[in-house]
Amino acid sequence: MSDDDYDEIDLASLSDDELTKQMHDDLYDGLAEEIIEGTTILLDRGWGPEKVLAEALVEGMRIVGIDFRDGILFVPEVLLSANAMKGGMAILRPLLAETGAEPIGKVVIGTVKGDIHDIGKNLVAMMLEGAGFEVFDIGINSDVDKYLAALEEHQPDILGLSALLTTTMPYMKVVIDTLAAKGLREKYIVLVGGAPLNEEFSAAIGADAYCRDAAVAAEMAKSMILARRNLRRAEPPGPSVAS
Ligand code: B1M
Repeated sequence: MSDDDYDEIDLASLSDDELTKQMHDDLYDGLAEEIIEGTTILLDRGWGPEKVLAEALVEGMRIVGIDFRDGILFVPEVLLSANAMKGGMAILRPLLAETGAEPIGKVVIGTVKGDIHDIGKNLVAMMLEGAGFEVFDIGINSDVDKYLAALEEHQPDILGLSALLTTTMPYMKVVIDTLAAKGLREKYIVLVGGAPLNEEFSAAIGADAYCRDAAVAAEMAKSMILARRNLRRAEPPGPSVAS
Protein backbone atom coordinates (compact mmCIF):
# COMPACT_ATOMS: atom_id res chain seq x y z
CA MET A 1 0.00 0.00 0.00
CA SER A 2 1.30 3.50 -0.78
CA ASP A 3 1.17 6.42 1.65
CA ASP A 4 -1.66 7.88 -0.45
CA ASP A 5 -3.78 4.77 0.12
CA TYR A 6 -3.31 5.15 3.87
CA ASP A 7 -4.33 8.83 3.69
CA GLU A 8 -7.65 7.73 2.24
CA ILE A 9 -8.56 5.43 5.14
CA ASP A 10 -10.68 7.19 7.73
CA LEU A 11 -10.38 4.79 10.66
CA ALA A 12 -13.36 6.31 12.47
CA SER A 13 -15.65 5.48 9.53
CA LEU A 14 -14.89 1.73 9.68
CA SER A 15 -17.11 -0.81 11.43
CA ASP A 16 -15.63 -2.52 14.50
CA ASP A 17 -14.75 -5.57 12.46
CA GLU A 18 -13.17 -3.57 9.63
CA LEU A 19 -11.24 -1.42 12.08
CA THR A 20 -9.87 -4.46 13.91
CA LYS A 21 -8.68 -5.95 10.62
CA GLN A 22 -7.22 -2.60 9.56
CA MET A 23 -5.34 -2.45 12.87
CA HIS A 24 -3.85 -5.88 12.17
CA ASP A 25 -2.61 -4.47 8.83
CA ASP A 26 -1.34 -1.30 10.50
CA LEU A 27 0.54 -3.32 13.12
CA TYR A 28 2.01 -5.41 10.33
CA ASP A 29 3.15 -2.20 8.62
CA GLY A 30 4.45 -0.73 11.90
CA LEU A 31 2.20 2.33 11.84
CA ALA A 32 2.24 3.53 15.45
CA GLU A 33 0.06 6.61 14.95
CA GLU A 34 -2.68 4.56 13.30
CA ILE A 35 -2.53 1.99 16.10
CA ILE A 36 -2.87 4.73 18.71
CA GLU A 37 -5.82 6.21 16.81
CA GLY A 38 -7.49 2.81 16.32
CA THR A 39 -7.05 1.93 19.99
CA THR A 40 -8.62 5.24 21.01
CA ILE A 41 -11.57 4.78 18.64
CA LEU A 42 -12.35 1.28 19.92
CA LEU A 43 -12.22 2.49 23.53
CA ASP A 44 -14.50 5.44 22.63
CA ARG A 45 -16.94 2.93 21.15
CA GLY A 46 -17.16 1.21 24.52
CA TRP A 47 -14.73 -1.67 24.01
CA GLY A 48 -13.05 -2.75 27.25
CA PRO A 49 -9.25 -2.48 27.35
CA GLU A 50 -8.86 -6.29 27.60
CA LYS A 51 -10.90 -6.75 24.40
CA VAL A 52 -8.88 -4.12 22.50
CA LEU A 53 -5.67 -5.73 23.71
CA ALA A 54 -6.67 -9.28 22.77
CA GLU A 55 -8.56 -8.75 19.52
CA ALA A 56 -6.78 -5.78 17.93
CA LEU A 57 -3.21 -5.81 19.29
CA VAL A 58 -2.23 -9.32 20.41
CA GLU A 59 -3.96 -10.94 17.43
CA GLY A 60 -2.17 -8.50 15.07
CA MET A 61 1.16 -9.36 16.65
CA ARG A 62 0.41 -13.07 16.26
CA ILE A 63 0.08 -12.54 12.51
CA VAL A 64 3.38 -10.61 12.48
CA GLY A 65 5.00 -13.54 14.31
CA ILE A 66 3.89 -16.04 11.67
CA ASP A 67 5.44 -14.04 8.81
CA PHE A 68 8.59 -13.39 10.86
CA ARG A 69 8.92 -17.14 11.37
CA ASP A 70 8.39 -17.79 7.68
CA GLY A 71 11.02 -15.27 6.58
CA ILE A 72 8.52 -12.84 5.04
CA LEU A 73 9.18 -10.13 7.65
CA PHE A 74 12.64 -9.27 9.02
CA VAL A 75 13.97 -7.80 12.26
CA PRO A 76 13.71 -4.07 11.29
CA GLU A 77 10.08 -4.51 10.19
CA VAL A 78 9.18 -6.48 13.31
CA LEU A 79 10.77 -3.77 15.45
CA LEU A 80 8.44 -1.24 13.83
CA SER A 81 5.48 -3.54 14.57
CA ALA A 82 6.65 -3.88 18.17
CA ASN A 83 6.93 -0.10 18.44
CA ALA A 84 3.39 0.32 17.07
CA MET A 85 2.10 -2.29 19.54
CA LYS A 86 3.72 -0.38 22.40
CA GLY A 87 1.91 2.79 21.26
CA GLY A 88 -1.43 1.04 21.76
CA MET A 89 -0.33 -0.58 25.01
CA ALA A 90 0.65 2.80 26.46
CA ILE A 91 -2.99 3.90 26.14
CA LEU A 92 -4.34 0.67 27.64
CA ARG A 93 -1.88 0.43 30.55
CA PRO A 94 -3.58 2.93 32.91
CA LEU A 95 -7.01 1.51 32.09
CA LEU A 96 -5.93 -2.05 32.84
CA ALA A 97 -4.29 -0.93 36.06
CA GLU A 98 -7.34 1.03 37.28
CA THR A 99 -8.47 -0.87 40.36
CA GLY A 100 -7.99 1.71 43.11
CA ALA A 101 -7.51 -1.09 45.62
CA GLU A 102 -4.57 -1.69 47.99
CA PRO A 103 -1.86 -3.78 46.31
CA ILE A 104 -2.43 -7.48 47.02
CA GLY A 105 1.26 -8.23 46.65
CA LYS A 106 4.51 -7.24 45.00
CA VAL A 107 6.08 -8.69 41.86
CA VAL A 108 9.55 -8.31 40.36
CA ILE A 109 9.56 -9.27 36.68
CA GLY A 110 12.17 -9.27 33.93
CA THR A 111 13.26 -10.90 30.68
CA VAL A 112 16.29 -13.14 31.19
CA LYS A 113 19.88 -12.58 30.08
CA GLY A 114 20.48 -12.74 26.33
CA ASP A 115 16.85 -12.01 25.50
CA ILE A 116 15.51 -8.61 24.45
CA HIS A 117 11.85 -9.56 23.80
CA ASP A 118 9.69 -7.48 26.12
CA ILE A 119 6.22 -7.11 24.63
CA GLY A 120 4.82 -10.19 26.36
CA LYS A 121 6.53 -9.34 29.64
CA ASN A 122 5.15 -5.80 29.46
CA LEU A 123 1.67 -7.20 28.92
CA VAL A 124 2.07 -9.50 31.91
CA ALA A 125 3.21 -6.53 34.01
CA MET A 126 0.15 -4.56 32.88
CA MET A 127 -2.25 -7.39 33.68
CA LEU A 128 -0.64 -7.91 37.09
CA GLU A 129 -1.04 -4.21 37.84
CA GLY A 130 -4.65 -4.53 36.72
CA ALA A 131 -5.10 -7.47 39.09
CA GLY A 132 -3.92 -5.28 41.98
CA PHE A 133 -0.21 -6.07 42.23
CA GLU A 134 2.60 -3.56 42.64
CA VAL A 135 4.99 -4.44 39.82
CA PHE A 136 8.70 -3.71 39.53
CA ASP A 137 9.80 -4.33 35.96
CA ILE A 138 13.57 -4.70 35.65
CA GLY A 139 13.48 -4.83 31.85
CA ILE A 140 15.27 -7.06 29.36
CA ASN A 141 18.58 -8.97 29.24
CA SER A 142 18.57 -9.40 33.02
CA ASP A 143 21.37 -11.40 34.57
CA VAL A 144 21.10 -13.11 37.92
CA ASP A 145 22.73 -10.22 39.78
CA LYS A 146 20.10 -7.83 38.43
CA TYR A 147 17.32 -10.13 39.68
CA LEU A 148 18.99 -10.53 43.08
CA ALA A 149 19.43 -6.77 43.47
CA ALA A 150 15.75 -6.16 42.60
CA LEU A 151 14.58 -8.87 45.01
CA GLU A 152 16.69 -7.36 47.77
CA GLU A 153 15.45 -3.84 47.04
CA HIS A 154 11.73 -4.51 46.56
CA GLN A 155 11.17 -7.61 48.77
CA PRO A 156 8.42 -8.97 46.49
CA ASP A 157 6.16 -11.98 47.02
CA ILE A 158 6.57 -13.12 43.43
CA LEU A 159 9.41 -13.31 40.91
CA GLY A 160 8.37 -13.41 37.24
CA LEU A 161 10.80 -14.61 34.56
CA SER A 162 10.21 -14.21 30.83
CA ALA A 163 12.07 -15.85 27.91
CA LEU A 164 11.10 -15.97 24.24
CA LEU A 165 14.05 -17.88 22.82
CA THR A 166 14.88 -21.55 23.15
CA THR A 167 18.47 -20.41 23.68
CA THR A 168 17.61 -18.16 26.66
CA MET A 169 15.03 -20.29 28.49
CA PRO A 170 17.76 -22.36 30.24
CA TYR A 171 18.91 -19.16 31.97
CA MET A 172 15.72 -19.30 34.05
CA LYS A 173 17.21 -22.34 35.76
CA VAL A 174 20.39 -20.37 36.49
CA VAL A 175 18.30 -17.77 38.33
CA ILE A 176 16.29 -20.36 40.26
CA ASP A 177 19.39 -22.42 41.15
CA THR A 178 21.14 -19.29 42.40
CA LEU A 179 18.17 -18.47 44.64
CA ALA A 180 18.32 -22.02 46.01
CA ALA A 181 22.07 -21.84 46.58
CA LYS A 182 21.61 -18.64 48.56
CA GLY A 183 18.78 -20.14 50.64
CA LEU A 184 16.28 -17.70 49.10
CA ARG A 185 14.22 -20.03 46.90
CA GLU A 186 11.36 -20.59 49.39
CA LYS A 187 11.01 -16.87 50.00
CA TYR A 188 9.48 -16.22 46.58
CA ILE A 189 6.80 -17.67 44.33
CA VAL A 190 8.57 -18.07 40.98
CA LEU A 191 6.35 -17.81 37.89
CA VAL A 192 7.75 -18.33 34.39
CA GLY A 193 6.38 -17.60 30.93
CA GLY A 194 7.20 -17.09 27.27
CA ALA A 195 6.16 -18.68 23.99
CA PRO A 196 8.67 -21.60 23.90
CA LEU A 197 8.00 -22.73 27.50
CA ASN A 198 5.57 -25.32 28.81
CA GLU A 199 4.53 -26.84 32.14
CA GLU A 200 7.04 -29.65 31.84
CA PHE A 201 9.94 -27.23 31.43
CA SER A 202 8.66 -25.10 34.31
CA ALA A 203 8.58 -28.14 36.61
CA ALA A 204 11.99 -29.33 35.42
CA ILE A 205 13.71 -26.06 36.33
CA GLY A 206 11.99 -25.83 39.72
CA ALA A 207 9.60 -22.93 39.05
CA ASP A 208 6.30 -22.79 40.94
CA ALA A 209 4.16 -22.41 37.82
CA TYR A 210 4.15 -21.83 34.07
CA CYS A 211 1.86 -19.07 32.79
CA ARG A 212 0.65 -19.49 29.21
CA ASP A 213 -0.36 -15.85 28.80
CA ALA A 214 -0.82 -12.59 30.66
CA ALA A 215 -4.34 -13.39 31.86
CA VAL A 216 -3.19 -16.74 33.24
CA ALA A 217 -0.21 -15.01 34.89
CA ALA A 218 -2.51 -12.58 36.72
CA GLU A 219 -4.85 -15.39 37.87
CA MET A 220 -1.95 -17.62 38.89
CA ALA A 221 -0.27 -14.82 40.84
CA LYS A 222 -3.50 -14.11 42.74
CA SER A 223 -4.30 -17.73 43.53
CA MET A 224 -0.75 -18.65 44.56
CA ILE A 225 -0.32 -15.66 46.84
CA LEU A 226 -3.67 -16.36 48.54
CA ALA A 227 -2.81 -20.05 48.93
CA ARG A 228 0.56 -19.18 50.49
CA ARG A 229 -1.03 -16.71 52.92
CA ASN A 230 -3.73 -19.21 53.91
CA LEU A 231 -1.07 -21.86 54.48
CA ARG A 232 0.88 -19.53 56.75
CA ARG A 233 -2.28 -18.70 58.73
CA ALA A 234 -3.04 -22.40 59.14
CA GLU A 235 0.47 -23.23 60.39
CA PRO A 236 0.59 -23.91 64.16
CA PRO A 237 2.22 -21.07 66.12
CA GLY A 238 5.87 -21.55 67.12
CA PRO A 239 6.83 -22.51 70.71
CA SER A 240 5.80 -19.91 73.29
CA VAL A 241 8.67 -17.89 74.76
CA ALA A 242 6.98 -17.61 78.17
CA SER A 243 6.54 -21.36 78.83
CO1 B1M B 1 12.07 -12.42 17.99
N1 B1M B 1 11.86 -14.38 17.88
N2 B1M B 1 13.96 -12.61 17.65
N3 B1M B 1 12.01 -10.50 17.89
N4 B1M B 1 10.12 -12.50 17.93
C1 B1M B 1 10.46 -14.91 18.19
C2 B1M B 1 10.33 -15.22 19.67
C3 B1M B 1 10.44 -16.20 17.29
C4 B1M B 1 9.50 -17.31 17.81
C5 B1M B 1 10.08 -15.79 15.84
C6 B1M B 1 9.96 -16.97 14.93
O1 B1M B 1 10.95 -17.51 14.48
N5 B1M B 1 8.75 -17.35 14.64
C7 B1M B 1 11.95 -16.61 17.27
C8 B1M B 1 12.39 -17.56 18.40
C9 B1M B 1 12.64 -18.97 17.91
C10 B1M B 1 13.14 -19.84 18.98
O2 B1M B 1 13.85 -19.50 19.86
N6 B1M B 1 12.72 -21.08 18.88
C11 B1M B 1 12.62 -15.25 17.38
C12 B1M B 1 13.96 -15.00 17.01
C13 B1M B 1 14.72 -16.16 16.36
C14 B1M B 1 14.58 -13.75 17.20
C15 B1M B 1 16.02 -13.35 16.85
C16 B1M B 1 17.09 -14.40 17.21
C17 B1M B 1 16.02 -12.99 15.36
C18 B1M B 1 17.37 -12.64 14.78
O3 B1M B 1 18.02 -11.75 15.24
N7 B1M B 1 17.74 -13.41 13.80
C19 B1M B 1 16.20 -12.06 17.67
C20 B1M B 1 16.72 -12.35 19.10
C21 B1M B 1 17.04 -11.08 19.86
C22 B1M B 1 17.31 -11.38 21.33
O4 B1M B 1 16.40 -11.45 22.14
N8 B1M B 1 18.57 -11.56 21.69
C23 B1M B 1 14.80 -11.58 17.71
C24 B1M B 1 14.46 -10.22 17.75
C25 B1M B 1 13.17 -9.75 17.77
C26 B1M B 1 12.82 -8.26 17.66
C27 B1M B 1 13.80 -7.36 18.39
C28 B1M B 1 12.76 -7.91 16.21
C29 B1M B 1 11.36 -8.25 18.23
C30 B1M B 1 11.27 -7.97 19.76
C31 B1M B 1 10.80 -6.58 20.06
C32 B1M B 1 10.42 -6.44 21.50
O5 B1M B 1 9.98 -7.37 22.17
N9 B1M B 1 10.60 -5.24 21.98
C33 B1M B 1 10.93 -9.70 18.01
C34 B1M B 1 9.58 -10.13 18.01
C35 B1M B 1 8.54 -9.05 18.14
C36 B1M B 1 9.23 -11.50 17.92
C37 B1M B 1 7.83 -12.13 17.73
C38 B1M B 1 7.44 -11.89 16.28
C39 B1M B 1 6.71 -11.65 18.58
C40 B1M B 1 6.96 -11.75 20.08
C41 B1M B 1 5.85 -11.02 20.77
O6 B1M B 1 6.00 -9.87 21.13
N10 B1M B 1 4.67 -11.68 20.83
C42 B1M B 1 8.13 -13.66 18.07
C43 B1M B 1 7.22 -14.62 17.32
C44 B1M B 1 6.07 -15.10 18.19
O7 B1M B 1 6.18 -15.23 19.40
N11 B1M B 1 4.96 -15.34 17.56
C45 B1M B 1 9.59 -13.75 17.94
C46 B1M B 1 3.47 -11.08 21.37
C47 B1M B 1 3.43 -11.29 22.89
C48 B1M B 1 2.11 -10.72 23.40
O8 B1M B 1 3.43 -12.69 23.16
O9 B1M B 1 5.85 -12.65 23.91
O10 B1M B 1 4.60 -14.85 23.73
P1 B1M B 1 4.57 -13.41 24.04
O11 B1M B 1 4.09 -13.23 25.53
C49 B1M B 1 2.94 -13.86 26.05
C50 B1M B 1 3.20 -15.24 26.68
O12 B1M B 1 4.36 -15.89 26.17
C51 B1M B 1 3.27 -14.97 28.15
O13 B1M B 1 2.33 -13.90 28.31
C52 B1M B 1 2.52 -12.99 27.23
C53 B1M B 1 1.28 -12.17 27.02
O14 B1M B 1 0.12 -12.95 26.84
N12 B1M B 1 4.52 -14.55 28.79
C54 B1M B 1 4.67 -14.60 30.15
C55 B1M B 1 5.64 -13.97 28.28
N13 B1M B 1 6.51 -13.68 29.25
C56 B1M B 1 5.94 -14.04 30.42
C57 B1M B 1 6.42 -13.94 31.73
C58 B1M B 1 5.61 -14.41 32.74
C59 B1M B 1 4.35 -14.98 32.48
C60 B1M B 1 3.87 -15.07 31.18
O15 B1M B 1 6.09 -14.27 34.00
C61 B1M B 1 5.31 -14.57 35.05
